[in-house]
Amino acid sequence: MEKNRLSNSLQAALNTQMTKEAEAAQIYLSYAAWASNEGYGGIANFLFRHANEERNHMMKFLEYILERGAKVRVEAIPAPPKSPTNIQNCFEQVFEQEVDNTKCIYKIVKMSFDEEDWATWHFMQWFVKEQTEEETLALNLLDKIKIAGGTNASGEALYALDKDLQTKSDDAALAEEKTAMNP
Ligand code: OFO
Repeated sequence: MEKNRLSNSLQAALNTQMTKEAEAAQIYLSYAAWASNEGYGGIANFLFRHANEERNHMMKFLEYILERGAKVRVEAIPAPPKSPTNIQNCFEQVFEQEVDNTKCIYKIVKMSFDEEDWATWHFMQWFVKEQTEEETLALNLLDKIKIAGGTNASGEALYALDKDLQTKSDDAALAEEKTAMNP
C-alpha cells in the first residue's frame, strides 16, 4: 500500500525548504552572536529569539512531511554569510534573507496549487502570512534605524534602539488585523 501522500517533487521541495529554515536559524544565530560581541545585548536577544522561531519553522516542515507519510531528508546546513558591518547592514541583510525565503515559500505554494495538493497548499498559507509578518517587522526596524540616523546613528540613538529591541514583540501587526479605529 502506498502511504506517501506527497508527489516526488513536493516531497523534495518541502525537504529543501526544511533545510532552508534551518539555514535561516543559523543566519539569525550568527548575527545575534555578532550583535552581542558588538555590545548590543538587546538586539542580540531579539535575533536569538528569531533564530528559535526559524528552528520552529524547520520543525513544522519536518512534521508535515512525516504527517503526509513521506520521507524526511536531513541535510547539511550551508554556513551563514559573513558578519554585518553595522546595525543598519545587519537588518538590511535580515530583510533580504526574509525576501529570499518568501520567494521559496511562494514557489511551493504555486507547486501545490498546480498539483492540486490542497493539503500542502493549506499548510503553506501559514508560512505566507508568517513571511509577510517577518518582512514587515524587518522593514519597521529599518525605518527606526533610519530615524535614528542610519549608519551615522549616534551612540545614544543606538543605545535606545538596543533597549527597545530587548523587549520588542516578535510579531508585527498586519493590515488584516487593523481597523479604522485602530490603524
Ligand atoms: Fe523567516 O521565516 Fe521561516 O519561514
